[in-house]
Amino acid sequence: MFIKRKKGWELPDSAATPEAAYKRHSRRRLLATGAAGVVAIGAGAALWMSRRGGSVPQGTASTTAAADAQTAEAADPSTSLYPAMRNMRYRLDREITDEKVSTTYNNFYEFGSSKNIWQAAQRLPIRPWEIRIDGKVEKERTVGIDDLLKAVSLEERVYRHRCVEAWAMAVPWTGFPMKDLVAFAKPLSAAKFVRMETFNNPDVAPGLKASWYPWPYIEGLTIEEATNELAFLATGIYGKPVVKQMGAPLRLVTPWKYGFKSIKSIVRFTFTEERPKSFWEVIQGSEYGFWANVNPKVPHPRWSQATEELIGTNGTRVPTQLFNGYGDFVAQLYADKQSERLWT
Ligand SMILES: Nc1nc2c(c(=O)[nH]1)N[C@H]1C(S)=C(S)[C@@H](COP(=O)(O)O)O[C@H]1N2
Ligand SMILES: [Mo]
Repeated sequence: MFIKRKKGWELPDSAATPEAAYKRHSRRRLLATGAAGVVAIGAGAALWMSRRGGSVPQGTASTTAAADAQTAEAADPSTSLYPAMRNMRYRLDREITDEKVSTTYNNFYEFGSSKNIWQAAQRLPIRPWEIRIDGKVEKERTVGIDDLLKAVSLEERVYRHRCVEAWAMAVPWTGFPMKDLVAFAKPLSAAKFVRMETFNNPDVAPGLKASWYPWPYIEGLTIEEATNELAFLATGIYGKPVVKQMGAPLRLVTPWKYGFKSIKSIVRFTFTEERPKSFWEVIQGSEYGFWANVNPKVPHPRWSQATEELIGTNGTRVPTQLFNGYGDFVAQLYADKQSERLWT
């Protein structure tokens, strides 16, 4: 299950990235990959490099890059794992959101309730980062993020993201399918749900001092949802380790659900028999339900869900799609749950 292998659908990520979005990073990445001198990213990187002429640039530039890479490597030992190969099974119907836009317009209430928290989030230490796996599993345990990264195979996926506030983006995540985490955890058959929890250190994130919120941030999925092929645990974005404001070093991505389900900076996975109550559900259960699947026909009390604004496009709005356009992958999960409140 955890053997690293190249899959048939894998292509170099350059093959599918709009050149404009890609160019900005490619030189830096090439330098970083070469300077690190490690071939940990395997065949993908070799192919990716050979496509670009293969050799590591020489001279002053590479010396600086080597120093940069060393600094980056010390702060985050996973740096050399990126970029990973893009999985071409998942396709976009829109442009990738500009990196500057998506990484400076965020929801991360631990750092404040505005969209402008990216600077505050830089205080989050992401190493060491321990992840607790407990509850109904064969053996409860704690695993460091870099050990977890060794146990899985990274790939890139471009996904749409739809916040219940009716804004949307499309970003290239790097990470691994959540079903690999579930396999790694070895849940018992009694486990019906996965409950996830974000770090809770008020010295690092001032929002955590706001006592009217039910911290820590909690989210949950059924085991069927968590093992659906779309459910993804992101460790990277735009071909680099994921930035702190977007949930470093481990963040859930469930593109068919409203964005609040995509819990950031996860420190704990608990396998349970009972349905967990999520952060927003505790705050206002009438507005934020457990399932929270995207549906343009079911308005939230404060936001129509019919259309969405693509951030970074001067207010362009597009129609919202059922399951955010991912119905082919996930609609069957809910076929026997029509009596439940599946939307918002
Ligand atoms: N821990 C935590 N996770 C979180 C949130 C949060 O406030 N705290 N906000 C959620 C919401 S409402 C959205 S829309 C997405 C936003 O992700 P982005 O900032 O990477 O675009 O993160 C989700 N995950
Ligand atoms: Mo959101």
